[in-house]
Amino acid sequence: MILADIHGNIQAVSKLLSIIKKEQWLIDLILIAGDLPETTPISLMLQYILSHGNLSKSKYTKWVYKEGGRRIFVNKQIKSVKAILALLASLKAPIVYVPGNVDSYEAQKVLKSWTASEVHFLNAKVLKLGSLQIWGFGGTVFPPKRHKEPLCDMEFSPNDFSSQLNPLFKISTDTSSRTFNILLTHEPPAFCYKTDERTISGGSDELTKLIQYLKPNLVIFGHYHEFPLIKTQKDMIFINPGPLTRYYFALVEIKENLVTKSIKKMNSVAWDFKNMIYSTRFQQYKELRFTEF
Ligand SMILES: [Mn+2]
Repeated sequence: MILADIHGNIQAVSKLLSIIKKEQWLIDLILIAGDLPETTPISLMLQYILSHGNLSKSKYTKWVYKEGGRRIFVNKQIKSVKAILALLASLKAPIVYVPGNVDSYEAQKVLKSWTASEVHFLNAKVLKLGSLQIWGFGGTVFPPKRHKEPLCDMEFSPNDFSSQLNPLFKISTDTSSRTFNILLTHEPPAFCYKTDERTISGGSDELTKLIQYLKPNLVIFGHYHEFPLIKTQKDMIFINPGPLTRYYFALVEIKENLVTKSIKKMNSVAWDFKNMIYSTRFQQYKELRFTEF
């Protein structure tokens, strides 16, 4: 099962668990492409609005990561990580996690030191699990042309992102044909897509280079809530399961050389604030392509 961008949505996680139980799906492994912790706690957003008289996304983000809101924000992140890991533990499947841009250092510490169930925290590392070889890399590139400075703990300048990614080019790889190679990241490789109004590009050129080098069977990422997708390019499968905070997830079954994959969308529970707040960001992509490999 592939998840991304949970953003502390415990209601969505509970709904997912009830569907898995009802459908009697057997989940062997849970891959999570970052941004699990709470990001928009309503009480803290109200506190911000009351003290600042407005709600600016970038100023709110700066306030919770770098200013007065941090202590309460981080405590809420930690609480949400513990609650969600405890819920997912009922599936009795190992979890492989890479941090997203919103993962505070403190929330990452909880994921790294979690012992109540099997959680592998992966950042610039490779993990062998049976016949799977999983390369993990977290965080996002902060586009200097869009903003002045990184705001979240795991947003990096292109230079820092690239130097942190470097170790993955140096680890010796098991290239035997019996190994199924997966690259799990939060940031996607470089891409562009068209909406009715404009063409949007994003992702990381460095990740594109890493993919050219590793040639993984499967590339998993998240971060862009706008386009849940399954796409095959040059014999590699690309999956953005979509944000679980908006009730999206993906299932992949690997049997010998046959890979079955699907993206699922659940109905939201009524009055889900997290689903609502992120729905403003949602727009269906028309045509998406990755930079050629
Ligand atoms: Mn993100």
